[in-house]
Amino acid sequence: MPLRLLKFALRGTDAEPRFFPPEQPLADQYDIVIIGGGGHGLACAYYLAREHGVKKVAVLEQGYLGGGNTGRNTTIVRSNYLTPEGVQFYDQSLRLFQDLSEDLDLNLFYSRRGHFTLAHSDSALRTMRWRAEVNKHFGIDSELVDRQSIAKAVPEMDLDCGGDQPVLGALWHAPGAVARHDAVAWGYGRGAWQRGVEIHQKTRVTGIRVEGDQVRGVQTNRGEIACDKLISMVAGFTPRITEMVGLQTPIEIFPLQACVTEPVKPFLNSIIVSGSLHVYVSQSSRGELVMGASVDPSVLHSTRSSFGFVEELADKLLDLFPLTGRLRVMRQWAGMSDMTPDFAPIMGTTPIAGFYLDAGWGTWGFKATPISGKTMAWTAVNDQNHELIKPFRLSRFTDFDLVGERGAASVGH
Ligand code: PYC
Repeated sequence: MPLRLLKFALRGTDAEPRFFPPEQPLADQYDIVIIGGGGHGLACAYYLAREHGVKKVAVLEQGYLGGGNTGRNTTIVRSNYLTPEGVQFYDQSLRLFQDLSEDLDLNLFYSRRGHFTLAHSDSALRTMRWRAEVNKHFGIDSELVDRQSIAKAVPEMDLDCGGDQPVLGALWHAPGAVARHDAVAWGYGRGAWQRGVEIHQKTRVTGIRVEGDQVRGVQTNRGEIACDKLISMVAGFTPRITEMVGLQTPIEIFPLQACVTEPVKPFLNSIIVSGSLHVYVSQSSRGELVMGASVDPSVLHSTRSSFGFVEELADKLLDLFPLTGRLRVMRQWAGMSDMTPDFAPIMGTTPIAGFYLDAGWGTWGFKATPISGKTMAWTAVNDQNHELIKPFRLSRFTDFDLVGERGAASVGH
C-alpha cells in the first residue's frame, strides 16, 4: 500500500461527519417516546423538535433505522385517493414531499413522473372517473385519459395486453412521483438528532406500563423508561404493541412482496399501475424496474419472498411490457402490511391516556410519511386529534363511520 495512503488512513483526522449519533445510554425519563424508527417515527420526532420545541424525545427502534416498511416499499408518492378524507390527507403529504430535500438538506431524489392507473373494464373506468372528480374537487391534478394519450406517453406499453384484458383508459395523476425511500428516513433521523432527539436502535419494546388508564412508561430490552406520552408508529408489529396496553384494533398483517430488475436504459418515465393485472411498475433513476403486486392472500407475519410471486408478476408484466421478457430479477423482498377493513389508517388518541397510535397503513405508508409525522406530532403535543386525521380515529370502527378507501388501492386485494 502506498505510504501516503497508509498515513491518511492512520491519521484519523479526516473522518466523515457522522450521520447518526453513536450508541448512547437510555435516559430514565423522556417527555415523549416514539416506538418505531421508520419514516413515520423519525418524521414525528423531527416535527416534535422543530415545530413544537419538545426536546426530550426518544425514538426506539428494534432493528435499524428504516429497516421495516420504509426500506421495503416501492417508493411511490401520490394523492389520487378516492375519499375526500384520504385525498386531503395525502395531498398535504405530497406537498411536504415536494420541498423535503431542501427542508432536510438531503437529496431525496424526489422525481415527479406522473402516475397512470389503468382501467381494463367499464367498472374500473367508472371508479377512475369517480376518483378524478373527487380529486379535482380538492384541487388535485387528476383526470381520466383515453388509450391514445396513454400510447403517446408510454409507447412501449402493449395496450391490448396480449389480447387478454385491453386497456380502455386510465386515471392520470400528473403529480405522482418517486423518492429515495431510505433517504427519507435518514433525512428525518438526522434532522431530529440535530435538534436533540435521541435515536436508539436495537432497542426493543417489551412492555408498556399503564397506571389507571394513563401511560407511565415503557420497558425495553435495555431497561425501563418513564414517559407520560408514547406514540406507536410501527408497521407489521402493531398488534404486539397494542396488546401491551390492552387495546384491540381490527388490523391484520399480510405480506406485501416487491422486486427489482437489473438496470436498463430509461424507457419508462411514468408510474404504471394496473389493479386488474395486479401489478405496479416504475423505473428507478438507476434504470431498474421496481415492481410489486397485491398483498399475499393469507395473514402471515413474515418478510420472506417467494418464487411464485415473481412468476405471477412476470406473467402480468409481460402482457403490458413484452420488451421486458429478458430482464433478470436481481432482488426480491417483502414488507408486512397492517391492513384495516376499510383500507384507511388508524391515527390519533386512544382510550389509554398518553398512548397515541399511527398504524394500519396497509400498502401506502411511505407516501404518508411527512404528513403522518407532522399531524401525529401535533396530536401528541395537544392531546387531541389534528383536524386532518380526525376521520382516521380508532373509534370509527365502533361508531360505524368507516373511510372506504379500498377503491384507491394500487392493485386489487
Ligand atoms: O398505493 O401507490 C400505492 C402503492 C404502490 C405500491 C404499494 N402501494
